[in-house]
Amino acid sequence: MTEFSPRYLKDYQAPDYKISNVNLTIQLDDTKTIVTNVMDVTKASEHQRALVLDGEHMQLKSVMVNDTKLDRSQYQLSDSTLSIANLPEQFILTITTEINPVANTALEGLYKSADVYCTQCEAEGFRRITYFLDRPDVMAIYTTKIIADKTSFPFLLANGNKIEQGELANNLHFVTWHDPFPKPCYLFALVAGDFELLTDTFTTKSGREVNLELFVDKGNLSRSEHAMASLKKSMLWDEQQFNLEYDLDIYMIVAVDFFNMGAMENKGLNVFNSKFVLADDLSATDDDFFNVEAVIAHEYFHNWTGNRVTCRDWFQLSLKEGLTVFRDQQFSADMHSSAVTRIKNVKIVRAQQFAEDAGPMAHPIRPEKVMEMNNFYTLTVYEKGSEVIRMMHTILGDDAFKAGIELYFERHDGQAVTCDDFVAAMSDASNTCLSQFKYWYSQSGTPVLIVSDDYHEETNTYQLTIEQSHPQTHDKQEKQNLHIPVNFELISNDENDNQQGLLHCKQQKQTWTFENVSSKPVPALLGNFSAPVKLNYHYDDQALNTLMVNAADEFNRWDAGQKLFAGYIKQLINNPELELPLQVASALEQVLLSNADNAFKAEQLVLPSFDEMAAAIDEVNSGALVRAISILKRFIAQQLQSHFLHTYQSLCTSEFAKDGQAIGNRALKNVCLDYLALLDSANELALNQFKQANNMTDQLAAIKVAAVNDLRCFEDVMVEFARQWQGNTLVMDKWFTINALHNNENVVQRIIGLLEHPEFSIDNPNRARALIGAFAFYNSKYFHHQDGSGYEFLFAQLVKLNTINPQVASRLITPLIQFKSFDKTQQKLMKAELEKLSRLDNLSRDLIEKLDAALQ
Ligand code: B3K
Ligand code: ZN
Repeated sequence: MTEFSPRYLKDYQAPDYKISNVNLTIQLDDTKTIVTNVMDVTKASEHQRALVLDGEHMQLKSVMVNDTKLDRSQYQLSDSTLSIANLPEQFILTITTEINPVANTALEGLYKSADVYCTQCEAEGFRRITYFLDRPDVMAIYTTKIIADKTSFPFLLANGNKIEQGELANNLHFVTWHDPFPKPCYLFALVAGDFELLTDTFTTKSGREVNLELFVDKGNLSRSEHAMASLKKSMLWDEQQFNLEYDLDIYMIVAVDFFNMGAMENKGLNVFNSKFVLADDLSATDDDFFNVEAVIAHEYFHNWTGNRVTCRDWFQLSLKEGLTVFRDQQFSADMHSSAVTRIKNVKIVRAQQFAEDAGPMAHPIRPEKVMEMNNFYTLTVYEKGSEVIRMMHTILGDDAFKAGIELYFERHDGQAVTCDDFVAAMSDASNTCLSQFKYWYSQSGTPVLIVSDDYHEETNTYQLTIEQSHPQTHDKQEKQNLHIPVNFELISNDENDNQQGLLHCKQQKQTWTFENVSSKPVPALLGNFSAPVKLNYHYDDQALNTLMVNAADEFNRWDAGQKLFAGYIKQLINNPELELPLQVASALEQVLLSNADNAFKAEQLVLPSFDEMAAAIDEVNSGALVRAISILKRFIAQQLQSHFLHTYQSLCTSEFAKDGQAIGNRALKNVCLDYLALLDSANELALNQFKQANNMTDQLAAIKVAAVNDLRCFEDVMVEFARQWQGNTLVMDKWFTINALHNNENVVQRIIGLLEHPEFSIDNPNRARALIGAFAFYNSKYFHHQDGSGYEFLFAQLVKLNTINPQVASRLITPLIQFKSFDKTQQKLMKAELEKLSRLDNLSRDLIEKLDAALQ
């Protein structure tokens, strides 16, 4: 393998030079874009060190210091740096580079997405546009002049406000933008293209009018309204909740089809994956609508948490990401059912973040060692990062937490800071010691709480003992005891005896004694998932039933059901013949008959997923796990058939609506369908629903059950679906995904065939993820098939993606590197593919880092 060396948090040093102003002129061209970068540079202190600028994948045309052009002997050039020595205290540095946007399939830096030029600079893409100190603690004021052909690129956009525009010879035109807020270069953006434009305005609470502009491909205007409405909701929410107002006169969002992740919060000019902008009633599911709103909110919230206050270095990524995810989760919870929103968050943490912690890439939310920064936009930094912010919110309470946020902005507006600075503001504003809590930032791994209890009838006291255990992680880190907030409820026979509150677990083992408890209560712990930990306490079925019905916290009611199912799935893994007790089904019968809202009922009825289970057990035999889940599901389906059918039918309405109740109704209806699809009438039900559907949620649910149950109608509905939606990129992504989920032994052949489909292109990350990713992540049965064909297929795709788009390759390798969760036979097969990959000689840094960790 090629040698790349990691960087360490402990080696951080402030920059030697400051760049205060950046004046860019960018003349766009498909293969020869010319970038002239004029910078005001000063030494940060008195020293004689050279200026070492980052730069990759471009041609250096010229370097000028003040008015003198440097000759080749006056600077040094390597693959990734430009060094200039003997510089004065203060000078103007002019650098001209040439870049090739069309050749840029990595989609980092300046590239072309179909007919649109766009940029992606976070984390280290700006160094592919010009030579620069590409690090977030170098903040400058940017002026950007873009020049391009007027006919093909009528819209030329960059950060800040438009200050000049005009015509040039040869059908060219230019626009100049100025962003008055100093920013790190990762927030720089440029877009050029021809769009349809949706405009609106928002008046901030201090009375300033902000122009809102949403740019989409021609023909997509009618699908951009939900995104605009979401933006306005986000702006209002941030004012109401955190007193944070937008600061520029214009806020632009551009949707592009080729994008490595969800979206990017560039100052004043967000660039979005079109998947998180475009939505209409016919082509988008309820989940799509939810996600568009959440991602729009997330990027908007970054304007304060990320842009106004940014990260000192990339090890601090969770400073902005954990906090912003927490903010978008709170926003979504306020816009929708808060319990259901919370359940969705928790499932991701338990299924995917816990798996990351158990795998070779385990890292703290503030990593200490990084080879390729793009590898650290992880579930740990984002989702666990958000859980850490949430725990502070739980420990401090809403008022003190908000006071902490206020103090954080008062102290650090306009600065590039660390996670320590954030915690210090929280601690100072609330007068709370968070020194033990801070280990959450430096410690990897998922803690386990081992709980035992004792009831003393003679004294009416109840004792609860919680022990922290910290399983070893791949990084071999030494563990500390953490400050873990544990919400608890004690559910007694007599409702009046119920108690609830918050326990602060700080010691290795701690006991709490509760008085006046007249009978042995059932403890419900970690209400609302108050900490990202695993819980180890033996509940019997009766206790779980009690919690499902009587816990005050909705999350606890849901979680008790999940525990009940997980218990049986575990038993079924070892004993598929196990006779399941009727009360498993009757617990769900109660759910169906309860008067909870339908969205919540739907969550209660869904069994733990393959990933959630896999993260909770050691050395999984995937075949046995898939079978166990399906036995339990079939049992429930059979026992409750008439209830499911009745509920299903009662929810089949012809009217389409999009309010919370209608969404909940569809969710519950489709969960019923999912169970009914295991029984006799499956084919007819699915086919019928497919034909009748007047919205994407129902249509997709129908073809999905046809795929995952390999129903007779499967091929027909797939043909019909493709006929109906060809040309609609986002819906065709769904079609590719459904193909990948087919529960059929020929699925790998099917997918290989689809790689040649005229609408498939591995260069498009959404497409690659829709087909290849969906198979590897979600078709657990065939991806993990014991003949190894699933692993081999992924290997072959990773070989291609490694050169085309290393970031996408690095995402899709995830299910392979987590081989330690599986039994020895599977581990061997998975490792063999990883070893083959590691022998490639052109491996990207992204894959090398993961392969090194996995094969270590
Ligand atoms: N900050 C970007 C992610 C950039 C990822 C770079 N590989 C989107 C977000 O979290 O809002
Ligand atoms: Zn973010």
